[in-house]
Amino acid sequence: MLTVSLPLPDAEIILYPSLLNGPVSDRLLKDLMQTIQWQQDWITLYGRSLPQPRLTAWYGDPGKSYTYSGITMNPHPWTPTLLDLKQKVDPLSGVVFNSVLLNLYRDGTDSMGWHSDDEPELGTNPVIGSLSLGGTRRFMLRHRFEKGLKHQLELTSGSFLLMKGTTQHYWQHQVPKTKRSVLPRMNLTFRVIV
Ligand SMILES: O=C(O)CCC(=O)C(=O)O
Ligand SMILES: [Mn+2]
Repeated sequence: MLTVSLPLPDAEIILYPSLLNGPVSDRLLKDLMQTIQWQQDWITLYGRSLPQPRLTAWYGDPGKSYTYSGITMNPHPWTPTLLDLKQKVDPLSGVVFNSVLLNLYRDGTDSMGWHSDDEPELGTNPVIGSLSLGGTRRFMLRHRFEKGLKHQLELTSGSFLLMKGTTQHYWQHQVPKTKRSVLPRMNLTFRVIV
């Protein structure tokens, strides 16, 4: 399996550009679009309530809840498809994931702002496994302390991005909005809630 290690300081990021082939990715996208319980969350920004610019869903082992941006998500139980995927990505990641956050970017106006996956329930040096399906979107990285340090890549359907080591302590990432016309994109970030 082809892998690419990103040459970034204070980070350990490995890309599997084609973990899944085109037909498998397409089939999964259709399956997950129908079977996942997608929800629209609202966030409070500067005292105003706004819809989050994407749909999300949280699945995992019982009791592994997750709080971010003031939202607490209780996991839905694993579906057969999600368990299949977990069994595929666990061995590549060197951990046993116990949860997955799914994001659905319906079009180019859906996005995710700059952040690190550094919530306390992820522990120190979390391993995050990120599978992308559907439309290609740009994934941007910037160093938190060395201002000029940045990197970007296009996450295509079937790719798997593994972030580990000190990545979340030193780097932030985002998926910006785009004016290009893009197909819907789904991203699954597998996580270990400590
Ligand atoms: O959609 C992506 O590629 C990134 C998702 C992400 O950063 C997250 O769920 O924390
Ligand atoms: Mn993230």
